[in-house]
Amino acid sequence: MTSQKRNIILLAVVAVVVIAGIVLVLLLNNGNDNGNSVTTGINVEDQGGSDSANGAKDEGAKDEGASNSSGNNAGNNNNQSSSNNNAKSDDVKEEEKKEEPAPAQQQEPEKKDEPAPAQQEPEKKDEPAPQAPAASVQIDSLLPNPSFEDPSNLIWVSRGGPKVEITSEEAHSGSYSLKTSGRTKTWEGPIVHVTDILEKGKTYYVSIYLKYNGPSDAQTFNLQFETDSAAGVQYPTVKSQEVKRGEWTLIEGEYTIPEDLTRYSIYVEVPWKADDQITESDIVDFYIDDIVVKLVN
Ligand SMILES: [Ca+2]
Repeated sequence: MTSQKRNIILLAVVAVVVIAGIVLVLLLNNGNDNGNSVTTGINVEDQGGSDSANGAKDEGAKDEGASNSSGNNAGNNNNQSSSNNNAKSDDVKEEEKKEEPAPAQQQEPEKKDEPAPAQQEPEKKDEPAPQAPAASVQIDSLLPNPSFEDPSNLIWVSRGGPKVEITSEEAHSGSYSLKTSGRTKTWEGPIVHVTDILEKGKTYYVSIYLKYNGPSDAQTFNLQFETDSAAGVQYPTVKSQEVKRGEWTLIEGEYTIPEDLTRYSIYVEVPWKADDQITESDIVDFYIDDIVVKLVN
C-alpha cells in the first residue's frame, strides 16, 4: 500500500511539473511572438537591402535567411523568431569575424613590409660605404686612389706573377687595401708606374702602410723605385723596414728622381734571395694601404 501511494504521488507530481512546463513554454512563445514582430520586420528589411553595399554582410543573412524562409512558410513562429535571432546574432558575429581577419590581413603585409626596410638599410649602408670612407679618408697624395677606397680605380699592377687586387679583407684606413698574393720570388709584388705623375729632378716623400699575417713573427719589406735610363734598369731602395706580423707598419722615405731617367715606378718587395734560399715568409701575401707621395722640393 505504501509503495503504491508513493508511486501515485510521484506520478502526480511529475504530471503537474510537465503541465506547468508546457504552460510556461506556451506563455513564453506568445511573449516572443509579440516582441519579435518588429525584429522580424527589421530582419526582412536587412535581407531585402542585401543588394546594396553590404555584400559580405548579406551573404550571411541570406544563408541564415534560407532556413528562416522555410520556417516562415511553415508558420512556425517559434523557429522563425529563434532563427531570426540566430541570424541577427550570426550577422553580428560574422561582422565581427570579418572585421577580425581584416586587420589580421593588414598586419601580415606590414610584417612583410618590415623585412623590406630592414633589407634596405644594409643596402643603404652598402651604398655609402665605398663613398663614406673615400670622403672620410683624406690622404694627401699625388697618387690617385691612395687608400684604395675606389675599388674600380686600380692603377697598381703585378710585378712578376703575383695577383694584385683591391680587397676589403684588410684596411689601414677606410674599407679597402691592396692585396698581393701568390708570390713565388722575393722581388715579386705590386708596382705603380709614376713616370707621368712625378717630375724628374724633384725630391719626393713616399710612404706606405704594410701588413701581413704570417707565417713568421717578422719579415723585412723594401719600398723601392725601379728606374730605366740609358745606363739600364736600376732598383734604388727608398726604405727597408722590418714589419711584425699582423701590425700595420709605416714604411717611409725620400727619393730624388734623376734627370736622365726615361721611366720610373714605385714598388714593394722582400729583400732579394736566390730561389733555393727562399723561405715561406719571403713569399708571404701582404697588404698595403694609404700610399702617400708628396713633393719635398
Ligand atoms: Ca684604405
